Amino acid sequence: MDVQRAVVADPAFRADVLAGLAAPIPAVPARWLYDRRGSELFEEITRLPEYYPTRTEKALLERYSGEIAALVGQGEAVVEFGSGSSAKTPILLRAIDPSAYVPIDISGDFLRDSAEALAAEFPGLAVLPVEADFMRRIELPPAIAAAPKLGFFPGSTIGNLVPRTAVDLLRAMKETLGEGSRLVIGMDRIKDVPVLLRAYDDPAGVTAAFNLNLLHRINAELDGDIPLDAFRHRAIWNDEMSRIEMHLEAVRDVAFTVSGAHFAMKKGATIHTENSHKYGHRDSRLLLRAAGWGVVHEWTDDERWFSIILAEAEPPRFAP
Ligand code: AVI
Repeated sequence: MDVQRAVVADPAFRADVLAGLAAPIPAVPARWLYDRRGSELFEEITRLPEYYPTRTEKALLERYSGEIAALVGQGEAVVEFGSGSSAKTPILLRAIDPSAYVPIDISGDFLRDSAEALAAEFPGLAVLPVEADFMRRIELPPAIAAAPKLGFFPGSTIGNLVPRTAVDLLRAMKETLGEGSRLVIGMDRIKDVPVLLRAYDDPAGVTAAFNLNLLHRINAELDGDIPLDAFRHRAIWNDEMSRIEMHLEAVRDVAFTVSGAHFAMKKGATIHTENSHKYGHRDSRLLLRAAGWGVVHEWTDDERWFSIILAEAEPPRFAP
């Protein structure tokens, strides 16, 4: 038996790939980029000299976590949307001195591993992981019911969502945390296009490998026969939508099957695999306000490449 094909396929993955490849503009949701190999490659991307977001956001947190703490006060329950496996979480926790830390993630294994690592680094801190999809309102642990809450959503992950879905997520976060709570969110900014293109199409080819790994995953998990050499990684700046798009472009006419379904693509046709939205100064405010969050303060680096924003969940009010 072919060992690669023994992997049990996720029915949601199959449904998304079959529907996405058959769509008039072929596209596969970006979340499927992150199997084990994809997650390893993304970690590698964050260490590339061309990929500025991770190091810029970390440097901002190192420089301004004291100011953030002064604005939000101590003893908050910090609720992180994502498992907190990055080096950024300890920087915030050290400054805030929280009463509890609640990481929320859909992937239980990942969540438990990173929760254990953080608990070891902060002995005495109540670490209360919640396995859930944070796109919807979540019931937080009763132990933090009375504590003031500070949401944490670093990494500019919000940029991977189209604005309508980003607003849905920010609204769900507000419902989860409650009125009066605060949110520290990382958002990537609009900048010179060559800088953006280098970050998403690095000369070492790590981002290309990350993107092409999706085809490898489809072949392995969904009984596909996509010839990998028929596709190349493309990163393009879509100015109208203010986003970097990742595509897989057919370099020749190609036909293949996935789970028994037949597909054909002409040379130059693409499969759209990811969006990474970039925001201007006013854009980020508008996005947050659309979901009921008012901006308290924004910190940015000297080049204005990345922003960390502190926002507050506003009560609904009459508007003219
Ligand atoms: C996870 N996310 C914030 C990354 C980004 O920059 O949009 C994903 C990524 N894709 C290619 N490089 C990095």
